[in-house]
Amino acid sequence: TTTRTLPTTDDLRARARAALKRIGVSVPEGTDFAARTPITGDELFGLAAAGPADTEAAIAATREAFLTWRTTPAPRRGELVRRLGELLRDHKSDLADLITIEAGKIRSEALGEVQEMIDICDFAVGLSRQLYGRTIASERPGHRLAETWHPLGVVGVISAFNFPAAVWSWNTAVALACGDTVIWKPSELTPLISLACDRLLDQAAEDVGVPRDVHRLLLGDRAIGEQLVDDARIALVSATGSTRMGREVGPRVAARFGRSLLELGGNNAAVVAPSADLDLAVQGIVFAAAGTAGQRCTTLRRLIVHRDIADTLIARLTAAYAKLPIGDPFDESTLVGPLITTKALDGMQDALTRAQAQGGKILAGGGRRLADAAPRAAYVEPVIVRVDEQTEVVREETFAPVLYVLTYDSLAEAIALHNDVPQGLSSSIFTRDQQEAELFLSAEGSDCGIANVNIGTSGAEIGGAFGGEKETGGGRESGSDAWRAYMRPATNTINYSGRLALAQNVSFL
Ligand code: UN1
Repeated sequence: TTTRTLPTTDDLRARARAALKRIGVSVPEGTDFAARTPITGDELFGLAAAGPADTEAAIAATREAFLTWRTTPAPRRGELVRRLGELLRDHKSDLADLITIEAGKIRSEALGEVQEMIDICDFAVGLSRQLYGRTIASERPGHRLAETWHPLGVVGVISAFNFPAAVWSWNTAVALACGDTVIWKPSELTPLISLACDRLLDQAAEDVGVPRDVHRLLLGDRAIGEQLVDDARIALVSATGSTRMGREVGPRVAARFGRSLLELGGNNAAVVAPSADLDLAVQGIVFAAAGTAGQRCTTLRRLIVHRDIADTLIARLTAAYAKLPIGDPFDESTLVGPLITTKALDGMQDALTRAQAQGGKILAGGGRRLADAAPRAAYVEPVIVRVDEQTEVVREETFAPVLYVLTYDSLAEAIALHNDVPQGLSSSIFTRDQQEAELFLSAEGSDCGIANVNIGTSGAEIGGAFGGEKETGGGRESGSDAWRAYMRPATNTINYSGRLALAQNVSFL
């Protein structure tokens, strides 16, 4: 099913302007690049980009601001993040509008992304009173060992179009609580939501009396990112995007001994065991594979199904796929909005051509929708492809709703298939067998940073650490103790004995 008509670009432009106005953004209009919407594929308005001098000024200003921010007590720093969370609540609907207009997310998912920002602000406020270090038993009498966590410096955040606001908030809320200052270089595809977030943080800083230079936004192309990557004043580069991008960023930051936190590609799989509750599995799989039009880094891309239930499960999935409402993401009945660009559509079609050449058979979907109504937009039917083995294309991340289905006979075989891809972000198993579930979660089970039972691969809560292994880059963001990446630990030895004693029984003098 296709939802009826699309809004016009004029409607969307007016809606974006109204949301920006209510948030208080003054749009830096210009001719360097354009804000656009994947709903029609058209441009909304021209924008000015930051140049090398702007980037230099932002680095200098945030570095300067860091020198006082690091000495501001952490619970006071938390007040800034609390105010940001309040403003995000006040503007939830407008922020969701901008996310839908620029990233094409359906209303419920766009609101969910703003909720995720509110949640991480709450988390970071609590964290601002919990930046705990340890005390350690010293081997020497009259000595104490302690570990102290200090602010790190300026954090450069490079984010992607698909979570244009939440990923910024994970990094920024936690970094600010940790005493760092932040420079944000968002995707060129989502400048408006970035301006809105930046404006609200500015407002929060003004409201609580914090210098505005604790954060800066830089709109523009990859040259800005490169300048951040190469500048020694950027203590941590937190970058979300493709593995290709991470391969460039990681070594360049390492070459100057900077730190990087990489959130790169996923090729997430779910194992469906014979004991699985299939009603629950079908719902979980369809959301994880087709939701967000397959454009989450946690999207389910591979299904590894036990041979005995494969036909039944595939029949249920193809029936569900046939009914997915595709179209205008503002229409409350739509479940699948547009792909971000027609280039993404080309990438999907190329993957399908290669999958078929490599022996795959399309079982559902794959067609383009609304091509007449919106030739510059990219609406597609989420697709299911049956494959006999993990060929080259199956081992790649195609950022579109393509689900490859494989079968297995033994759980050991399923886990081997599961782990036999270069990426390691998210994973899940659908089973009612506790032994199988525990094995999947164990050291010899899933090799991913996220491993779930009876829930899909996407849609993680902020309370856990988010990130993955292998070509996913190894970084952890968001909850748990991911904050440690944003601080530097110092080990302190304190001698209160009045005598000098050397460790390891060394004698000298
Ligand atoms: C991403 O796709 O870059 O777990 C982040 C999820 C979301 C975050 C996804 N909470 O799907």
